[in-house]
Amino acid sequence: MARLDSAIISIVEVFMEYADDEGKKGQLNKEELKRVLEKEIQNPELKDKISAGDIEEAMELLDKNHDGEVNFREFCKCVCVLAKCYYQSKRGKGGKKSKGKEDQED
Ligand SMILES: [Ca+2]
Ligand SMILES: [Ca+2]
Repeated sequence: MARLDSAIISIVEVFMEYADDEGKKGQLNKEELKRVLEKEIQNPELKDKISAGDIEEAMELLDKNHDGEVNFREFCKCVCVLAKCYYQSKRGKGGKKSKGKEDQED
């Protein structure tokens, strides 16, 4: 399978697997979100960004429409934020907090 194919399929499969586990289908409640973050994110830099350790904060961050659950759209946003984060750390930007340099874009 091509790499982007498998990345996209993974995102959808992970979401469906956890979101359909309990409560509403197609929505991640706090417990489900916690499990996703705990099990499906192992890279320390990414864990640092959205952590299951502070699930209240993670939920606050992701639940854009404030219905107490994370839907697929909100989940995609989360993946996108993490991807950007990883990209920036690869390019040597933003990975570590460097005060004052945050506004420098090229
Ligand atoms: Ca659910
Ligand atoms: Ca929501």
